[in-house]
Amino acid sequence: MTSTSLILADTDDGVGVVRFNRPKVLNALNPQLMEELADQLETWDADPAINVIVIAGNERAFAAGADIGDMAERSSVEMYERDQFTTWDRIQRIRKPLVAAVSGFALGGGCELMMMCDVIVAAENAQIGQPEINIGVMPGAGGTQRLPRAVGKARAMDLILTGRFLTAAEALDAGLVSRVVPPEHWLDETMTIARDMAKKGSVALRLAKEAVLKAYEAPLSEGIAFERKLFYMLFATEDQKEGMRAFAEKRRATFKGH
Ligand code: CO8
Repeated sequence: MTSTSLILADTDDGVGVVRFNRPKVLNALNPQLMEELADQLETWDADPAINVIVIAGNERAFAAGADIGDMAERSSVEMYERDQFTTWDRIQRIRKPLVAAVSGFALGGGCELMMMCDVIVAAENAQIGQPEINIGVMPGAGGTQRLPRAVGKARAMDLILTGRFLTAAEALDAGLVSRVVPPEHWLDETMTIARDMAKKGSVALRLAKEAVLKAYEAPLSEGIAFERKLFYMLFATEDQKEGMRAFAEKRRATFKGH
């Protein structure tokens, strides 16, 4: 495992795993950590040996939000000039599937980062919310837009205006997370899912992600037309031939990523 100070990065069987490493502040997300995260994700996005990326914290916290100490005394203009959201935009552009492994707190910016991931695995002890209202602000990294899309307006308003946390079970019920796993196995279970996903065709994985994300941006007819083009495009890959032949031959497909 190599340490680049605020994150830990490792690879395992086609999966890149990045873990936040600020345990004393519950993995509060400061600009340096976000920069290191974006750099690492872009490196793996360009690495043909990596098919899927897991983003994790530790048992106690995925991330308890943006670093409040870092922001507390800043002026509006300072916040504007810093333009911290460019790193968030870089993460949004990652094409490979991002899997969030969430144990403990995923709050504020932590919840917003979690929602930028494609598959979200939550431990039973997860506590998820947008508590910015309690510190005199509001979500600023996509929470007011992604949360209502994930859980609907009523629940999003409730969470954002009261600052209350959801349990993992409530988050699953609301459609905010993909799966809930026992707390003692939160990372193992996520890795099993990620390794299995990493064995699929890499082009199909990326195009499927792109098509699903299009559903948030485009009207239905445009999204369907986009999906269709990507579907046709996959017939230009060897992986499509291999996948369909393997099915006919009743064997497991071996995908090459092209
Ligand atoms: N930033 C900085 N430090 C933090 C943060 C944070 N977000 N969260 C926790 N810490 C620190 C605490 O200050 C404490 O440090 P110390 O030991 O030095 O006092 C340590 O982590 C442990 O925390 P607690 O003692 O408070 O632990 P508890 O178990 O009692 O409580 C909680 C855990 C409930 C998670 C509590 O720490 C808490 O409420 N944290 C803040 C949650 C929050 O408000 N998050 C939103 C932050 S704002 C935000 O995310 C905006 C995002 C949009 C912009 C992004 C880019 C600019």
